[in-house]
Amino acid sequence: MTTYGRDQVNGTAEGKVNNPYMPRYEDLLSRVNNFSIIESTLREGEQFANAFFDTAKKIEIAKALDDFGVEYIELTSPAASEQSRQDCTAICQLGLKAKILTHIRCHIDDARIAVETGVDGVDVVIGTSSYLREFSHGKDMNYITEKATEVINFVKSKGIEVRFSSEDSFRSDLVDLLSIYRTVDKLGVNRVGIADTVGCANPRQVYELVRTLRGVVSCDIECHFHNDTGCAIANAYAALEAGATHIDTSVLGIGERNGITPLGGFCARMYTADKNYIKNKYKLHMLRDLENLVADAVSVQVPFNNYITGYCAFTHKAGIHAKAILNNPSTYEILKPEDFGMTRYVSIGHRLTGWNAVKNRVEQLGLSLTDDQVKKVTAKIKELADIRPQSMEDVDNLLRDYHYAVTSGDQSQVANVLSTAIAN
Ligand code: HCA
Ligand code: CU
Repeated sequence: MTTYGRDQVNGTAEGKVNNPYMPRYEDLLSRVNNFSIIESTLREGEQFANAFFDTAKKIEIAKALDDFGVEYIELTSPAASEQSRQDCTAICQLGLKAKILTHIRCHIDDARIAVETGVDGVDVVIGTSSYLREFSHGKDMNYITEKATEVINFVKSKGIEVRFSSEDSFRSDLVDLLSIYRTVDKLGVNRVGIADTVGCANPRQVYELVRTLRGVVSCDIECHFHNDTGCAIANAYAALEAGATHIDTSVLGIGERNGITPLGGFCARMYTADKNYIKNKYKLHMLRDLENLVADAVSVQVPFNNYITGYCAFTHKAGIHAKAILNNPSTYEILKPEDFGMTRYVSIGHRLTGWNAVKNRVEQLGLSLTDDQVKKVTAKIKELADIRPQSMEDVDNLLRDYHYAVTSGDQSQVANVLSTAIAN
């Protein structure tokens, strides 16, 4: 029986106060602060509707991902086209720190082409769900096991990494799934992969499947989550809690349909579990440039509500929030913007504003007003913002005019600012 004594409690007392999301008790399975990213923008991301990366763009993205610090970069199968083959070879020759993987169907011909490119490893995939067995490749589990054995033995004989994954794992028969994973583990694969190909899984199901698998195989466990129902980041986290070791991501989550676990959102999630682990491993301040690079390459905008880099990700608006944020940013921020090279913004030109936030702006502008005066001018801002939102410039002009009037000592001028502003 497990008992949780004081010595089994994670972290210092201070750490726990600051980070309520840290696991409270020692969890022997958890890998939330010991995992690798398999970055698949150049494989899964190529399956995004708008994606077309020429060689130069692929190299630029691969270098940026490498600089960011991902452990693995996964590339489209060289069997897909002649250009894909050449690009794969070219990226292998860049001498990046990240290991280069390519992703192939469970077929010996694809495996032969893949190992020739100079990759550090091959990710092999085959559909095991009844849907795919019936409507896609039409093969049974014996055939799958036979093919997997052939391909794995071949890749291993070349002395590079091999991973075996079952497409559509969550709609596959559990007995079939565990049996094939046990077989490939015995063959000596580096990793087995679980893929939520249709984005149907929820975190609890993920936790259970990964935990079960953890008890069956001794190799590493990679997980790949589609985001059709908005669970891709939560599922990745649950997988790590259950002992998964590798997570697939893509920049902005681009991929088939609405994509997979986004690199930025995943980093945000993992930051809350162990900030220092993530900060030491990845150059988090590069996320914005990386996302802009990929957004540009596939002709999309970074979403307004994107994790970390969305334009309002660190904007505080309501008066109560703004006041607390100005006293201590941790009150309403779980991510520190400066850790990601971002800045906090307190929005004040609206009807929900409060005098504390306005006072802060007055100070930033180097003006000097009493609290009473700030309250009066705040009332004016609210009055104006009831008619239309006020830009920062509108608010700054009003604050300067008001300051000029009060320092002149001319009461009619003060009254004038507070009344005529509304006419503008
Ligand atoms: C697909 C394949 C895949 C493979 C994932 C993996 C998926 O594009 O359909 O190799 O683990 O989502 O199943 O991306
Ligand atoms: Cu996928």
